[in-house]
Amino acid sequence: MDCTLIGAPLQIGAGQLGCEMGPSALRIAGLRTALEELGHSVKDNGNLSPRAFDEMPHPNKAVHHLGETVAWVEALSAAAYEHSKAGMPIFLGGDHAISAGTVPGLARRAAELGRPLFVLWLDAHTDFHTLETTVSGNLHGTPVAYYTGQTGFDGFFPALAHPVATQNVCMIGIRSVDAAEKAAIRTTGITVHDMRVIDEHGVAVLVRNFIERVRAANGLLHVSFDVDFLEPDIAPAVGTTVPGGATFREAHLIMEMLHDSGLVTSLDIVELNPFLDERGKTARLLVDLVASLMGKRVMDRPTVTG
Ligand code: 6HN
Ligand code: MN
Ligand code: MN
Ligand code: MN
Repeated sequence: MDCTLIGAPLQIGAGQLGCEMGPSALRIAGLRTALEELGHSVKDNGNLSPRAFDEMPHPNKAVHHLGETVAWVEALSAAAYEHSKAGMPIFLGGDHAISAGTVPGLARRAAELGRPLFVLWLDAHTDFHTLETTVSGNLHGTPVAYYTGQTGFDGFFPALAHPVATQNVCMIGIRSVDAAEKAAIRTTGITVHDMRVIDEHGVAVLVRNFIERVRAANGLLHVSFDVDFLEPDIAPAVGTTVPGGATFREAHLIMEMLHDSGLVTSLDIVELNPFLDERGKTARLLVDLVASLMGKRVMDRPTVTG
C-alpha cells in the first residue's frame, strides 16, 4: 500500500502544551521503517502549518485559540482531501482538534466517490462538545460534534459541506464524558461502546459488528486513535489520561482485525505528548500499533479467524 505521512503539530487544542512534538516522536520511534518493513511504500509529506490567523473571540469565554484552530482545520481539511486521492493518509497529531479538519476533508472525498464515510473513534472521551458547551474551552474536546454537523460552530468553524452521518460513527473505549456531551450524544445515532461494554463483551465482537456495517455499506473507514484510549500504565504520554483504558492486547487485536478487514482508508494518531513520555515508550507502542493495523502479525496467518 502507498502510505503518506502528514504531520499536524497542533497543540493548543489540548489543555497542556507538548503535542506539537508528536509527529517528531512518531518519526523518531521508527514509523516509516516499520511500514516499509511490512512492504508498504511510504512518502513523508513533512509537517503542515496553518495560514496566518487572528484571534477570534467567542461568547463562551472558556474557548481559547479559536482563530488558530480554525486556520488548522482549514489546512487539514484541504490536505486530507488531497492526500486521500492516492494511497492511505496517516495524520500524525497533534491534539485531537486535528480531526475537525481531517474528517471533513475525507468526507468530501467520500462524497465525490459516492461512498459513505465511517469513523471508528478510539478514545477515552467522546469529544462531543460544541463551542457553546465546552467548559474547559479546550477545542480537542469538540471535533466529533463538528464533523457530524451539530449546531454550535456556526460562524466560527468552516461551514460543513459533507457532515458524517452519526449512524456511521462508532466509539470504543469511552470512560470520561461531560454532562453536556452525554445529553447531546444520546439524541444521535452514534454508537458509544464504553469500557463496561468492552468488559462484558470483549472488543472483538464490537469491532467485527462495526466492520460488517462498513462493508455492507461499501464505506470508507477512517480510524481516529487517541492515545488516551489506552491504559495509562502502558501509554503515559498524554495529557488527559483516564484509568481503566484498553490493554495492550485489546488495542493490538482491534488493529489486527481492522487490517484483516481491508477497509481502513485513513488514520489519525493523536494526543501523543512526548513531554510526558517515559523514554519514548508510548511513541514506540503507537508505532507498533500502526504496524498491526498495516499488517504485522504474530504468525503468518490472520490472527483472527472468525
Ligand atoms: N480528547 N471532555 C473534556 C474537555 O475538556 O472537554 C476532555 C476532552 C478530551 C479531548 O480526548 O481529545
Ligand atoms: Mn480525543
Ligand atoms: Mn481522549
Ligand atoms: Mn469538557
